[in-house]
Amino acid sequence: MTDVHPAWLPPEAFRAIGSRRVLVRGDGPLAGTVRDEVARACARFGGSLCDGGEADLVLATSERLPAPARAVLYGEEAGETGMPDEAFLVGRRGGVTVVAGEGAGLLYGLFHVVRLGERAFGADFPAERHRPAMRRRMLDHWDNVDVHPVMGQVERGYAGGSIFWADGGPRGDLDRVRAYGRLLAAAGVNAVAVNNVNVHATEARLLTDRLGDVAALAGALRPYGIKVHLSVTFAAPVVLGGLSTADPLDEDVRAWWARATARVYEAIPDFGGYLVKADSEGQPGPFAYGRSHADGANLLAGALAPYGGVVHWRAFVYDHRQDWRDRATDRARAAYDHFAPLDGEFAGNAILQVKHGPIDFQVREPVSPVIAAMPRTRLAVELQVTQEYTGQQRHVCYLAPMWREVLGFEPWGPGGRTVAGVAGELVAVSNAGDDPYWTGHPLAQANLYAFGRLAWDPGLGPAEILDEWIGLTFPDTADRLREPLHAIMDGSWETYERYTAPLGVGFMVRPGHHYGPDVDGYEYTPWGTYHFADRDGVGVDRTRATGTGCTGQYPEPWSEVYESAERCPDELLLFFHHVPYGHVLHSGKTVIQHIYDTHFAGAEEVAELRPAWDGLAGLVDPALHARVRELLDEQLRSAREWRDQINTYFFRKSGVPDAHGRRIH
Ligand code: BDP
Repeated sequence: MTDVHPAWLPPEAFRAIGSRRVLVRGDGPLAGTVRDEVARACARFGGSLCDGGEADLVLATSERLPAPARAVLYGEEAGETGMPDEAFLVGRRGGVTVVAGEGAGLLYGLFHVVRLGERAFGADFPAERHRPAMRRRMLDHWDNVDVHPVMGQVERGYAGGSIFWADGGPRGDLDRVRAYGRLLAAAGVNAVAVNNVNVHATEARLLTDRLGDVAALAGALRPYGIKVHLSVTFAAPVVLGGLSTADPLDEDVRAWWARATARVYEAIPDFGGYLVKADSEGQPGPFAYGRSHADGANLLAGALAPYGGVVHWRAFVYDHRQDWRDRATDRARAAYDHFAPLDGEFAGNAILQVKHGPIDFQVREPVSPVIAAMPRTRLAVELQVTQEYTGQQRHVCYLAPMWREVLGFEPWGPGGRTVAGVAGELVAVSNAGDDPYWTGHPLAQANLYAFGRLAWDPGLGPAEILDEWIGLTFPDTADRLREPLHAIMDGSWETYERYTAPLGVGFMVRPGHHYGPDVDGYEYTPWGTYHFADRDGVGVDRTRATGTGCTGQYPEPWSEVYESAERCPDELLLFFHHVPYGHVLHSGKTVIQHIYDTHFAGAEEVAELRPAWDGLAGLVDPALHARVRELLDEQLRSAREWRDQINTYFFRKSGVPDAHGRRIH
């Protein structure tokens, strides 16, 4: 496999390991991957794979751990059976030892040592135990096998074509798939859905006559501990099987899914399971048969259960053809209204996949109320790594701070359980494609990396993760890049928020492709995403008292906090309230002045990025430097466009001049 595509894990990232004597012991394909990685590094940096004796680094599964290495771990848990398969212990006394129950843990242990670099081989440290917080850490690819006439090959993809599919079939070059699997494994990802949740005709057939294509991908990803999942259409028994119905309670339908699933597991014994978008934005679902979404999910769960597979059933169900004049229909309510009453009805291998906010991956939303409402249902929280609403990988927008906030949110108030504690899984829509830098904007790689790391350990700080990414991606210049890259990226999400839709109101993007400002773009459409700005005020009244009642979907204390325009956090004010432009925020500013100030500030912050980046020429590859430079110019153009359109729009609506007399209209 080649390293032609720059990302984290260039060969230099392995220097510390590759210059040492390393002992690898373990059986099976994943231990084989570890051995290959080490061998490649040693061949490059002069170290050696040894077979006993004095090793600087031992990587072994517990039953193959040599006695002296066992002592390094001070007898702690090493060699115990029952260590979870992805967990590992690492310690150093003279030599470094990594021990894991299975090959997967060994692989994650290897990448842990890679991250530490020379630090791993410094002072002794006692054994530490590492295990993932989330059992499944999954990327969903919205990839089409065929190029879709409107959405292209990758729906909401900003990084070229699909990594998996090209020319209507699987890519011949599976090297790229393997390289992707390697990057994902180093970030901690262990599952990938290889096709779009909007399942079109060709993609539907991946479940049946094109199953071999999926098996090929599974084969390429397996050595990195990544399982393959497939998006399927709920109508499969009709469109593929020729049945007259897809009713989940119909015996023939059940039998069809059982047969189809048996064939899947014949071809891919470690297949992960199905992913379903049903009754949403035109996708078929159980509503057509008067059945519930629990009936629908359980149908597929039943077919998968004998093989240990799971179904990810998305909670993104809402009416996208609503009457925009009807203020009672609120898209933000929909997931809760559909799913909360079904708590307890889902099978044990059905996982409800919930977008992190109630609407749709906006730059700022409250946490979805579904997360606190379904204690008897397995939940996965879904993030959007692909930057559909956060600059489309033309803007620098490091999203880890947002995700960290979501995962650390306490739905039952301070001191209670967190979102990360409630969710067993983290899922995200991937931002990767066949672009040479994988993610279009080279700095957007940090989002892909951060997703995996937060799924492994939601307690990690965004800056700490960025540090890791810088160290792994630019091993030779990291020391000089750290400070300037933190300055560019740490606050980039908040900067993006400042120059786009204000105070949690969302959207205001150009319809269809969703790039750039169009304040009223969706205001008079059936999609359910409105801001209700008029001459007196702006925002969506979602209170129980006078609005759509969303606040009532939250437990205390948030229900009361969100209900009150005085207590509601500033950044969510317009999500929950319609307020006059003169409403005074906690910050002491009026809403209208906040809009003006943040939009000027956001655009000014973006103007500082280009000079900061120019100063890094020579510290990164020239082509990468040039790519980012061009994108920063586009970001500045776009940020100014946002600033001007939002400010002028609200000045014209409100008639309130800027307190600082800046030019707005
Ligand atoms: C929306 C995207 C659309 C996706 C949908 C989803 O605009 O392309 O199909 O989410 O999550 O944000 O299914």
